[in-house]
Amino acid sequence: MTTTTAPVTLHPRAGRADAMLATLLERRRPGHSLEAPFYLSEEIFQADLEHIFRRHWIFVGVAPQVPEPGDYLTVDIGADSVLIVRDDDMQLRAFHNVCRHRGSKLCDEHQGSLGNIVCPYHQWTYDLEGRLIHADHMGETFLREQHHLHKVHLRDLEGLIFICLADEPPADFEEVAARMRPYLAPHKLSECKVAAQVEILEQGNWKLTMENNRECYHCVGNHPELTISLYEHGFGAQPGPQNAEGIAQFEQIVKDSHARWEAMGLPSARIEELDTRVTGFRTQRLPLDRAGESQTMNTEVACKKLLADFTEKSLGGLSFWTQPNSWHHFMSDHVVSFSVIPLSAGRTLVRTTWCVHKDAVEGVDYTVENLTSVWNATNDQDRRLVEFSQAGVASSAYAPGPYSPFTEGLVEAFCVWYVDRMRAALGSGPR
Ligand code: 3BY
Ligand code: FES
Ligand code: FE
Repeated sequence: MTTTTAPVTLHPRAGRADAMLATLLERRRPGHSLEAPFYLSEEIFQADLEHIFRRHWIFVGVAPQVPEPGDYLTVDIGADSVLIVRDDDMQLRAFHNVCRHRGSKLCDEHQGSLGNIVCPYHQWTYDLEGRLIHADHMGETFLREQHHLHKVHLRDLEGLIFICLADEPPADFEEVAARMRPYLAPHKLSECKVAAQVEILEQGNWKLTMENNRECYHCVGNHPELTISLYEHGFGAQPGPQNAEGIAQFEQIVKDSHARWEAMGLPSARIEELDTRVTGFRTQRLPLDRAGESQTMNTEVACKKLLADFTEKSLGGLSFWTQPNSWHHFMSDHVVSFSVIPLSAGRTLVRTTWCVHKDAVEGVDYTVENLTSVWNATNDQDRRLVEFSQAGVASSAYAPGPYSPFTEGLVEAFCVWYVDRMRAALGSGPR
C-alpha cells in the first residue's frame, strides 16, 4: 500500500461531503499534521465510522472480560451496537445487539452475564449461538430459523478480541495473527483475570488520541510516572554527538536483552507494518529501566504471581500497536490494553484494562492502586494533551505543522494509513 498523489476517482453515487473529503485527502501534506476538518467535521467523523471503523478490525476487549459461558460485553461503534458472548462450548461470538423482531437493543450494559439472550421488549429469546429459540404469539407458520441474530466477525488473538463489521473483513488479519501469536502466546492472556478497567472520556477527536499514542516526543515533558520505567534513550530523540554514547549503550542493552529473551522462547524483534498493510500493526519487546520489571512507579512487578509459567520478572515490555484503535503492553506480571472508541467528532472513549494471573489474589499478590497508578496518571496527562490539541485545531490560526523526522515517524505512519484507507474506500465500489 502506498500513498499516491493521483486524484481519488469517486464512486458515481458520491455526494458533496465525499467530494470535500476527497479534496482534503488529496492535498494532505506528507510529514504534517492533518487539516482541521479531519478533527472537527461531523461529516468526516461519519466517514471515519463508515470507512475505518466499520471496515477494519477493531480491538474491543480482552477474553478475561468474558471468561465463562454466558458472559458478554457490548461495544458501540457509531450507531452499531455489538454484543460479544461466550457460548456453552467456550467459543466467543459476536452479534449485532439488535432484536430480529422490531429491532430493540438487546443488552444495555457494557458487561454482564446471561443464560439466554432475552429481548427486553417482547421477550424473543436467543441462545448463546444467536439462534432464536423462543418467540410467543407468532403463529404456527412462523419460521424461527429465519430470525437468528445477525453475526459480526470476531477473532480472538491470544486473548485480544477484535471484531469487524464489514461483510468481508480485511483478510490480512490472519497473517497478522499468525505473526503475532508467538509474541503474545507465552503471556497467556486468556488465563488472566481483569484486575481493573477504567474508562475515560476525552474531549477530542479519536485521531488525536491515536496520534498522541504514536509518539513519545511528549513523554519527558508530560509523563513523570511512565518515564520512570522507560530508558532515557529508548523512546526517541534527535541523534547527535551529545547522546551518541547513550543511544549506543541503549542499543547494546536491547541487543543483549533480545538474545536473553529469544533464548527463553520469547520473540522480541521489532515488526514495523503500521502503514504497509490494511490491518496495520507494529510490535517490539523493549527492556525497561531501573529494576526493569514492569510499568509501575518503582519498576518492580505490580503482581507477585507472574503470568503464565514465568519465573523471570525482567521480561521487558512487549508492545503491540494496531490500526486504527489499540495498543497493549505485555509484561511478566500483567497486561495493560487500550481500546479507543470514537463517540463524535470531538469526543472519544478510552478504555484501559489491566489483567493479572487469574489465581493472583488482590491485597496479597497485588493492589489495584499499585497496578494502575502509572497508566491512570499517564492517561490523564494524555487526555489533557488531546483536549489541548482539539481546542487548538479549532482555532482559525491552526495550520498543519511538521512532524519530527526522529520522534514522530509513527504519527506519520498513522496518518499515511488513515489517508490511504480513506482514499481506498472513497474510490471503490458501492457503500
Ligand atoms: O507507551 C505508549 O503506549 C505510548 C507510546 C509513547 C507514549 N505513550 C504513552
Ligand atoms: Fe425484541 Fe420485540 S423487539 S421481542
Ligand atoms: Fe502520552
